[in-house]
Amino acid sequence: MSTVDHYDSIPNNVNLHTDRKLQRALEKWQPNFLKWWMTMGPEGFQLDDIYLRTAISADSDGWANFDYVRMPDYRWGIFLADRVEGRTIGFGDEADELAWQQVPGEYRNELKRLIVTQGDTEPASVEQQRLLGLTCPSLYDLRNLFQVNVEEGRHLWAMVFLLHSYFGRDGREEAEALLHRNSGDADQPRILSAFNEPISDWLHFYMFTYFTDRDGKFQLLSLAESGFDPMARTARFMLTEEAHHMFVGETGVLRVVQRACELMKESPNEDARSLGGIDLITIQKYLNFWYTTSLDLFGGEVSTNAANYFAAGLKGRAYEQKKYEDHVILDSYYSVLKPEDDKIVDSDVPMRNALNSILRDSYVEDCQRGVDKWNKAIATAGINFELKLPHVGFNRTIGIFSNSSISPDGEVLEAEEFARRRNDWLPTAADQEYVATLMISVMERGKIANWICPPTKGIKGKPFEFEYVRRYAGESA
Ligand code: BYC
Ligand code: FE
Ligand code: FE
Repeated sequence: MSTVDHYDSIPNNVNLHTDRKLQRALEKWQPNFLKWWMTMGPEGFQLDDIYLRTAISADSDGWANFDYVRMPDYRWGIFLADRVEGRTIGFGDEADELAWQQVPGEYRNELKRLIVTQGDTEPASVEQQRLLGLTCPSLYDLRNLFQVNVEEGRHLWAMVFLLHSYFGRDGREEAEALLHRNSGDADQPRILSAFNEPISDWLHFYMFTYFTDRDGKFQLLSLAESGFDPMARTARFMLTEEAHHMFVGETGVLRVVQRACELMKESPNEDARSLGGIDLITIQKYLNFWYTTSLDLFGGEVSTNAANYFAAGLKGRAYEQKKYEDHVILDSYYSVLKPEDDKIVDSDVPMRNALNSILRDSYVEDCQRGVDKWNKAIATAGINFELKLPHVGFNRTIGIFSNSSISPDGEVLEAEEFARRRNDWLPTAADQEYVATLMISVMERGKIANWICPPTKGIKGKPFEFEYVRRYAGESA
């Protein structure tokens, strides 16, 4: 088991103190990170004590420590899953050779690009969510928001560690740039489109953590297979934190759905909005938006980039080692949907070119599980309504469907018809204005906003009524 150094200014299990140069570079980046956190991170709660878990080691049963902490004092650390001696490259043209402990020169640019793209999403999500605390539905939810935020901050640290350790001067420059691009910025936006979309209310937040953090899960699963061993080890550790983010999303949406059902039953014409809830149709529209925006994050369905990453052993399939026998896949094909005239047809694509589709299809399957749970709650309430994942071609801006107009049911439409019906399928300005009127801060212990049910249990065995956030009593800063 690797030992953890908590006394370093940067907690880590990578023996940072033995590499003075790297340590100095990271210590130079640290104040810039904190400056970014104070200006672009959560607005308004930086002096409060938050009941948070902090990663303190990388072993499977002891890594999470729960305590009150002020966010700027959070111990953002560098943790990699333990090294497996003799690990080999698991797939691609160099399968079975020893995994790389250093960056192979011929793949340097590709690898750096993957790390920068991954790293860029982490601070982006914190920026997207920075105002949500001001309208939290409960202290429990407020704490969960901040838990997600500090961990995305830690994921940024993980990628910056890789850039500083393995990519020299241009790695350090990329690490700086990660703090300078900003979500939604007109001149220097974040790299991937989903991370420039506003998360202006809590329904957006729950959908984002359900659907978009789940893209993170699948991207990390494929990077966890990487032949570049430090990348694989950082990804494996990040995955342990990711589960909670998706839990926040899944249970968050569930609680909004449950409340919608309760209010529908109280209302004479099953109108959740008339009693201050979020109606199921609006929930479906938000789902449509974040699901399809997250599908774009898998890249094109047919991709030579993906084929190259696989050939090079940089990015595999999710569960490459556990789930597959053929790790070379030179003679296999994969069936990919594509639009053709007024139909959607199957086409066989050489498997290496279809890797983004393969990863995306496992994502779709994973997404469905939560939707099933939400539908079960609706059925249990005795309401006749079903939430659905729309067709993978709907509302796409990347890939094979990006120039087509596909309805949520998978019909190929004329662009005009799509434009005419768009408001039935995606959140309108009016929908979001309505949801915004419900977003009122509830910060009393044990209380919750009207539009959402309380959770069935709290965090770490604590009740819902627990004081998850202790307000700072002094002068505000
Ligand atoms: N937006 O070959 P293609 C997370 C570009 S989320 C803008 O089809 P490829 C998190 C692409 O760069 C996980 N541009 O795709 C979640 C390429 O440009 P060039 C984040 C896009 O390269 C919540 C061109 O289009 N991690 O961690 O196979 C909270 C053709 O690309 C987009 C990763 O994504 C897009 N959506 O795949 C916090 C892993 N898609 O070469 C955190 C690292 C494609 O023509 N990234 N393009 O200039 C990757 O693996 C790949 O870069 C992608 C794209 C999967 C994103
Ligand atoms: Fe993350
Ligand atoms: Fe996450």
